[in-house]
Amino acid sequence: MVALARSRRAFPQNAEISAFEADVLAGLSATPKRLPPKYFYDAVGSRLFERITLLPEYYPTRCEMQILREHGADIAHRVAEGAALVEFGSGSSKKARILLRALPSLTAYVPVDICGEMIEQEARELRPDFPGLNVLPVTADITKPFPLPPSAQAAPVRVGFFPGSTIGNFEPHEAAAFLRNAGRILGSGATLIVGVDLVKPTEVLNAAYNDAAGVTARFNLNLLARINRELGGTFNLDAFEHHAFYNRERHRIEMHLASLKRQKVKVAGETIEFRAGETIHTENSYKYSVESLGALARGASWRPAAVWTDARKYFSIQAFTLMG
Ligand code: AVI
Repeated sequence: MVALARSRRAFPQNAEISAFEADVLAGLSATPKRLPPKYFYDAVGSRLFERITLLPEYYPTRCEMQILREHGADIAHRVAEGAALVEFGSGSSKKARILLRALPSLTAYVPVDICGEMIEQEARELRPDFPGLNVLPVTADITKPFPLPPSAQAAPVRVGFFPGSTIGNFEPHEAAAFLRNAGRILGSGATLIVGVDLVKPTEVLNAAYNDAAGVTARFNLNLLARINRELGGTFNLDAFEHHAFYNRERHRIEMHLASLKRQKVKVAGETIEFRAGETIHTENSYKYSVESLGALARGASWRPAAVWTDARKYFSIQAFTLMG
């Protein structure tokens, strides 16, 4: 997916390596140090993320699947006859499958992801299960403008689907920019269905990002391992520690990698110095209320239309209609 791409490619191409190198060197030279979360998702990181979704503490994926199963028919009522369903950052299409079963009259399903190989493969697996459905994968960065296939453009209306609370990994201004871009791509009359994690007791949030089995810690530390693998980095993974905590003021989980000692690390020929306790900020995962996401969406020309949640109100699926 996109800027937050879950790329399963084992061998990145040269352009990707140089963007990676430039972003890593810029982030590690900044104060405070940071690394973009989109780089979590190499082949190893994507596998670790799949494991995170199965952890007992990590409730979002289970809650969202449950909402889709319980309210799929109701959600499908928001999708007009003959619509084209456009999934932003589709990854494995696992969640879309539940919706597709409830939507027999779609013109097309358009999974969009930056990892072309992955969505082409998913499309091949989807077609035999949905024989009448036109599956039209598009390789694109969902944070930028991109054209839809002609048959999706010709459909009477387009419906966007953005599950997984990936919107929470954007900074709020980036989330607003994403929503505006989605509105331009989907066009007039569009509906957007977004899966978003909700604010909840701090203990539940902290546990979800500090699992007992240490998978999230490995996912976070894999960023340093990836720098070692691809940029000739010399990070000693035992000299850094996973830190994740809920920042109540900013309504977000923050993930950091903390240096356990004063140390120097080489990356792409540059020397990076760390103080003991200094951290690299690797991810924010914003938690919204129905109202706060509604306000953000309104500011980006989307009118709140419906909300579905699980019984504990841990997670939500929210529908919006494009204004004007
Ligand atoms: C992909 N994204 C919605 C996950 C999240 O919860 O923010 C990424 C993640 N980071 C640590 N655990 C899961």
